[in-house]
Amino acid sequence: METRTERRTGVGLSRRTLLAGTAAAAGASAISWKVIAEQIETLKKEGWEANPVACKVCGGGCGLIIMKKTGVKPSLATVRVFPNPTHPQRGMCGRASQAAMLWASPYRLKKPLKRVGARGEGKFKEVSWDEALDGIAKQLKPIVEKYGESSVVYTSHTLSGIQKWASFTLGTINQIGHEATCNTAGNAGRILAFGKKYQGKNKIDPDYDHASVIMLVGRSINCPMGVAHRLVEAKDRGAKVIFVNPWQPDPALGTADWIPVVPGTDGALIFSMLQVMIREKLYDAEFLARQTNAAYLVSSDDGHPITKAELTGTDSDADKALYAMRTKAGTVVFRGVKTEKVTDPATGKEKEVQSFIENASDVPELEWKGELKTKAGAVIPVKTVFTAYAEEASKYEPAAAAKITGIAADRIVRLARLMATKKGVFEDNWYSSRNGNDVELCHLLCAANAFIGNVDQQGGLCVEEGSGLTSSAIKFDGKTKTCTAPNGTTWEITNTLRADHAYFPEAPGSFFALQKELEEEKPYPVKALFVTASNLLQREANTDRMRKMLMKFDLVVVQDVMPQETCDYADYVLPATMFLEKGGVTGIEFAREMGGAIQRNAPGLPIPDGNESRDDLFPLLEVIRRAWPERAARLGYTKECKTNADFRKWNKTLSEGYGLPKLMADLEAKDPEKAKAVKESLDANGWALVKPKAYGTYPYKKPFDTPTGKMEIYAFWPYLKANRKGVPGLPAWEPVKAYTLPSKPNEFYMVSGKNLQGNSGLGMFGPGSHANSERRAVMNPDDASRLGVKENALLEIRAIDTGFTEKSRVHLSYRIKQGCLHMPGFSGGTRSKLLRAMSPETADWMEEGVNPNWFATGYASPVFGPLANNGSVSVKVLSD
Ligand SMILES: Nc1nc2c(c(=O)[nH]1)N[C@H]1C(S)=C(S)[C@@H](COP(=O)(O)OP(=O)(O)OC[C@H]3O[C@@H](n4cnc5c(=O)[nH]c(N)nc54)[C@H](O)[C@@H]3O)O[C@H]1N2
Ligand SMILES: Nc1nc2c(c(=O)[nH]1)N[C@H]1C(S)=C(S)[C@@H](COP(=O)(O)OP(=O)(O)OC[C@H]3O[C@@H](n4cnc5c(=O)[nH]c(N)nc54)[C@H](O)[C@@H]3O)O[C@H]1N2
Ligand code: SF4
Ligand SMILES: [Mo]
Repeated sequence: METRTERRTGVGLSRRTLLAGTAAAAGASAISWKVIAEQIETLKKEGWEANPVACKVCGGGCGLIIMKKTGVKPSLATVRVFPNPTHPQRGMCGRASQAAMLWASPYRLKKPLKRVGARGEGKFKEVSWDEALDGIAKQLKPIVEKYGESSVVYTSHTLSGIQKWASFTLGTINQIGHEATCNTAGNAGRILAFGKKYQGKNKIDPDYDHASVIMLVGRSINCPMGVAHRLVEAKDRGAKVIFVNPWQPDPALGTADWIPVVPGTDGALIFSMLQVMIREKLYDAEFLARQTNAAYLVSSDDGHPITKAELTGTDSDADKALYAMRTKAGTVVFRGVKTEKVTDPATGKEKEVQSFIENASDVPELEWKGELKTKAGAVIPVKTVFTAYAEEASKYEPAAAAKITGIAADRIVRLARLMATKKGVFEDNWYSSRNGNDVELCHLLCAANAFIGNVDQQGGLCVEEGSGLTSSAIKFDGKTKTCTAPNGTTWEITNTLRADHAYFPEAPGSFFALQKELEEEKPYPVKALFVTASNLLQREANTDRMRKMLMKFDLVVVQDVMPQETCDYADYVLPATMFLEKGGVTGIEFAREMGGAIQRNAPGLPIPDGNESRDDLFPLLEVIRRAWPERAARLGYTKECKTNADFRKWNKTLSEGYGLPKLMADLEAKDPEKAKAVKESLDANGWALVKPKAYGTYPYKKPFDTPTGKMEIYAFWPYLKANRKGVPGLPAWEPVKAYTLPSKPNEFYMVSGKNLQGNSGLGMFGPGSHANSERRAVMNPDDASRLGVKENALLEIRAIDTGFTEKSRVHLSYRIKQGCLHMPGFSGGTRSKLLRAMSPETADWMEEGVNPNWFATGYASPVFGPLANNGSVSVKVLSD
């Protein structure tokens, strides 16, 4: 008999298969990798081919092996997906177990589409590639002629690298990514604590393999199975795992602890733990004093760092970069960083080496408050950074913090003691777009590790070295405004002010900031949009605002694999190949060994018959060639590639000398033995470890990328630049600014994040998302009985600030803290009319539930621009 899943999705997948995938993830350490390796070997003996790939069903990049039977045409019956049993980021979740089904999915986009109805109506007709590319080029050309290149904007989630090839070639700086909705606040926290070079989500990470206690504040870890796997292994070897989250994430259903915090109050909780550590002298004074700027002096008036220039009245840049510190002997000394050129004995090449300007015999005074006199006779009240922390922490004595955070005072005390005495590690966040006070929280989480003395040490918060793999890219020099193509051709970008940077000067990517450009043409107009691998209507907080923005563009082009809802707003929809159809070498982002590892992607699956999808760069360049052959010629793209295969051939010549060839050439020159081992491992396993993890480097031997070179628990950088106001040096907790707090009995905090099966990217279209995702709003049963809400009742949910109102069924569960509603991102409320036209039964289940971004205000914090995806709502029962 046909099952419900088969009938609704059109693909044969039983719930059992799905659960098997999920179980593989959950019990990762318990299953024997040997069994998987044996299965792969058995299939190989039966004539199957084993191809490695980094999974891209979500952004995690776990190592998979795609197996296909040789000699037959690949189909669902002859393709199987396994976790790569030797991989450093090992594991395969239920989402990845559907990868092949997504590849063969009947509702993939297959042909270019041209809009025929009104924008948003979702009415399209199929057109040839020629017609689509000509149509786009014809609309784009006059836009650029009238408004300039910068009026063209590109946005993506994971394919921003590909978009940069096109945006630079066209001559616009406006490739503006998804970061404000994802990891901006985490990046900002790392920038403030460690410097710009360390901002990536994977640049700084807990050493899961050795940590004793791991505290995850605002993470679900429903992401890279490699991390989930490391967490399981950590638990197996006795580490304690603690989730701080209003929602009990899936990995906290097992043996991990769950601290159900009031949303947006995490900063108060951490400061309270610091208060306990300071009061009970549990902090690592030596680490703080030597390796951070805790002993440096700041003004008691306005918080600015005290420099040598200020005290001595000099005006030299060198003295402005020397920071004042008081020694235990009572003298004031100045510290900074120097850069010297030295010859590398291995390569004979000159390189820059940084070291500290400081006298090792000066013993820093950690706790001090007083006055200093300048040479001109002025008296400045000053205190150490540590004292500033101690004063701030004193506001959060546990009983006071309990009232704010909803966590009992004695539990806060126990947590602080545990973290300090066991040398635990505070994780530093990935997705962090929550409440508008997230930048401060992410900086504070980094800083809290310094109080424990647990940075760049075994079991602590560590620096990821990277493998040295360079991605192919057009080089852009901001100073000269010059782009250089791989063939040496150069050209200038006339407008180098990125549109979002006009409002958020340090934004890693704040697409919503374009609202101003669209409405007021300030500081300049934007008119055309290319969306590659991103669903703006699920991605961005305040969906209404995003819809209005999409209506304002003169031209919108969406490249995607699936008929997602942003397609409805496109003038042209272009079908794209998915990761199982393309290859290349990439870095392994969350490698277990914490070193730099690389991944060979050779999935080996063809684009299915009848599907005309193209690799994303191909149409982007071909549009440019049709509008301006001379611009495409900058890359040597002078002749139309007629097929995807032809384009791949051309593209290979373009990127030669980048990526793996360059990495291997560098390795051969430095260490031929290593080069051989890397090649062998790539051939045998599909991945290779290039650089193993080292501890104890930063900042002992190598300064961080901060003004002081130390880890800055108090950021000095915001005081150095006039337009960075709004980012505090001390990451003090401030109540939520992004939305009005719930106050009436039927009002709730709305929190979102990922759930195990629900997924951004391809996974939201998967049968697993259908079978296992919770699409309803989740309410605590105690709140429900107080309000008379029954399981599965139909609620009217209304955003307190914007008034946006929608209906949803409700599920009752103690997994959500009282006073909060949980709505997973991406699992519900997909309103694609294009999908409805293609597959009504799929649209039926994907429309179920709500999308939290409908209710969010879209508040963004200053300077870095992260959005707040949380919000507050009121509920009313419509029917049981
Ligand atoms: N299943 C699944 N996995 C994914 C993805 C997916 O879409 N689905 N996407 C991938 C991507 S792009 C990313 S960035 C990663 C992200 O992976 P993670 O960084 O682990 O982030 P989330 O899973 O979004 O979890 C965020 C958590 O924050 C909680 N939260 C909300 N508000 C607050 C608050 O005020 N305080 C605290 N302490 N917690 C709060 C939410 O309940 C949620 O559980 O996951 C990747 N993996
Ligand atoms: N309320 C709330 N909002 C959130 C989140 C949340 O937890 N809660 N999470 C946030 C986070 S962490 C992120 S990263 C964003 C992500 O949001 P988005 O930027 O929308 O990213 P994805 O959902 O990963 O990808 C969108 C599209 O990429 C398509 N795709 C996949 N592979 C390819 C390809 O090779 N080529 C092309 N052209 N298309 C492809 C998929 O079909 C999918 O439609 O959303 C953010 N928004
Ligand atoms: S966590 Fe993400 S990357 Fe890893 S297997 Fe699952 S879907 Fe793929
Ligand atoms: Mo993300």
